[in-house]
Order: sequence, then structure tokens, then C-alpha cells
Amino acid sequence: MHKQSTSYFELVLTIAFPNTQNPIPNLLHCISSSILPPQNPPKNLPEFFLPSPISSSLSHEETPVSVMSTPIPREWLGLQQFPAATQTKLFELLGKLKQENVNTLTILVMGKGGVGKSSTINSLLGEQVVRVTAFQSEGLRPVMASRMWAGFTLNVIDTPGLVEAGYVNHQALQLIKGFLLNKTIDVLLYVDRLDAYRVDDLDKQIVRAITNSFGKDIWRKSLLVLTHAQLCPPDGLKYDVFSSKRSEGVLKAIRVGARIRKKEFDDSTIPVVLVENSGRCNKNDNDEKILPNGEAWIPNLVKAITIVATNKSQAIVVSKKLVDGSDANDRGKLWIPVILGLQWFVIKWIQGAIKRDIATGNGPI
Ligand SMILES: Nc1nc2c(ncn2[C@@H]2O[C@H](COP(=O)(O)OP(=O)(O)OP(=O)(O)O)[C@@H](O)[C@H]2O)c(=O)[nH]1
Ligand SMILES: [Mg+2]
Repeated sequence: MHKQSTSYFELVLTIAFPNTQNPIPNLLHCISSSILPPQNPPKNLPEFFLPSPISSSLSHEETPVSVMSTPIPREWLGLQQFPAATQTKLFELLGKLKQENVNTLTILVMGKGGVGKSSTINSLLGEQVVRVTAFQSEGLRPVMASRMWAGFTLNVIDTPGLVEAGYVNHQALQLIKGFLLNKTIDVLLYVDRLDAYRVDDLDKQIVRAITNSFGKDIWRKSLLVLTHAQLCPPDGLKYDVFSSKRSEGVLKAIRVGARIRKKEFDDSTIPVVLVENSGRCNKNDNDEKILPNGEAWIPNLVKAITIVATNKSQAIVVSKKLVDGSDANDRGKLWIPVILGLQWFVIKWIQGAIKRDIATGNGPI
């Protein structure tokens, strides 16, 4: 009988590619893709964005990390997979961030289950980094993917759906808060679907739960992402009319759910980005994924992220106090001494009035 011997080299390959029968072609692919120049290198690339010739990082799904740990960033290989036209726009936007001394960006992605949170992360990074499933996902743990490019680090945190059997999943929120402890959220992507027609009370409850967990200010660092954007609107509505009506509906649910005054909300507009994650998304002549209105949506998404990241509002630092639930709505607590003081004055006034009545003999018969 032929005895199969496993060499040290094969063993290392098996560990690197655990789900692969024959890991050698995979290895060759990885080596070639890291040594060869990007597939569609854009012209006039700023020098600091030129990729290093040899990369040691492999692109594969992130595994859920423990609550305390932060993964070591891998090289952002997905960036080189975008069409040249998209790459040029992204490098320009990332260059602007670097000019503003933003070298790290942490994006938190939240929303209901199955709306396309994980798919949007994969589209944004240009790699399959988090698991996408058409059915209810089992994992409750958040997952963080970190990618680095020319000294810039992008952290994206995928989270489980916030709705379980028609109710807000507070357990999931608690896990998310624990995971985010001591991290700074630069941008929140609140994800929902464009092809849903109604907004209901549950939408407001989700927003309220997020607000109670992270404070109202999180909405100043957020943008609304509407997926499934390649659609044909119902009732003969024009695409732009339908998408702005749907956006208005979700934005109103955010305003009401977060209990933000209309004026305050209108002043700090939440940008809306339409997204189509499907592989069947239409493309323009430059091979960029486009929406029915002809816009290339990946650069749009990155642009909106950079605008929110650099707006004048502070990033959200997830402190121990916030995680323990004592910080998110501190502003309301400032009124407690005032209310107690007022109560004291009212009681004193009533006591005084009773005493005066007794003294003058005007008490009840
Ligand atoms: N057509 C289309 N399908 C999408 C889009 N985004 C996501 N999907 C599909 O919708 C299903 C759910 O997508 P996910 O990305 O796993 O959604 P999720 O919000 O991460 O789901 P949970 O993690 O379970 O909460 C998958 O079958 C995706 O392929 C989109 O923009 N267009
Ligand atoms: Mg998911």
C-alpha cells in the first residue's frame, strides 16, 4: 500500500488554506497577485499610493475576534481589484483624508438582519472579508476587518442584525457595545434596504436602542446606506423620486427614534448612499458598478464616508461608562438636581400655606 507522507511545506500550506483540497494553486495565485502590478492600475497615481511590490497578506474571510482583541491590519489588496476609474477616485479621496491627517478610520456597520450589511462591507473593501448569507445568520459576535494601504488603516466592524423575531435584539447590542469598548467610531453606516416601501415602529425602536447605547451624537457621525438599489420603482414612479421618498421615510424614522428636534436634525443632514451589492449590478463603460441613475456608487459611498469622518462633530469614543449604560444620555441627568430643587421649593411652599391656614383658623371644617 502506498503510504502518503506529508512534508513540512505541505503542512504549512494546509494550515494556510484549511478549506482547500489542493492548496498549491491557491498559493501560486496569491504569490502572483502580490508580485504582479494591480490588474487595472490607474494613471497618474500619487507616489505614496503606489503598492509595495511584494505583499504577504492573503485575502480571506475574517474570523470573529474576541471582545478585547483588534486584528493586525492586512494590506488592502481589494483596492487593486477595483476598475481603474474607481481606483483613481478612491485614491483621490484617501489622499484628501491623509492631507487632513486622518490616518485611521473606523467604520461601524449596523442595521436590521439581512439588509446587506456584510455584503456592503465586502463591496467597500473589494474583498470577501465577512460572511454573507441569504438566511438568518447564527453568529452574534461582531467582526472587525482591518486593511492598510500606504500608511492608511481602514477598520470596518460588521455586526449581527439588530432585530430578532420582530423585536430589537438587546443581547446583540450588548455584545456590540462590549466589542467596541475603548474603540473610536469615526463613522456609522446605518444600513437598510431601498426596495422596502414602509417604515414601521420597529425601525424607530432600533434607532432608539442604538441612541440609548451610544448617545444621540452617533447620528452626527452616521450615514444612511440603502441597499438593493438596482430596482424598478413601483407605480410608474421615477427612480430618483422613489429613492428620495424612501430615504425621507427612513431619515424620519431616525429623527423620531433618536428623539432629535427637526431643526437640529435638518442642520446636520445625514447623507444617504444607494448601494447595489449584487453581482448582477450594471456597469458603465469604465467597468464601474452603477445605479439605474448612472452613478458609480462605490466612489459615492467612500466620498460620503470621508465627508462624515471629517465633519466638525466629534468621533464617538466608546468608554466604560458608555458600555455600562451610564453615559449615553447624560444630558438628561443634568436636570435631576434642578427638578429635585424645584420639588423642595413646592413642598416648602405647601407646608408654609398649611401652617398659615392653621394659624388663621381657615382650615377645613
Ligand atoms: N440584490 C441584492 N442582494 C443583496 C444586496 N445586499 C445584500 N444582498 C443579499 O441579501 C442577503 C443578505 O445579505 P447580507 O450581506 O448577509 O446581509 P446582513 O445584513 O449582513 O445579514 P445579517 O448578518 O444576517 O444581519 C444575501 O443573500 C445577499 O446576497 C443588494 O444590494 N442587492
Ligand atoms: Mg451579516
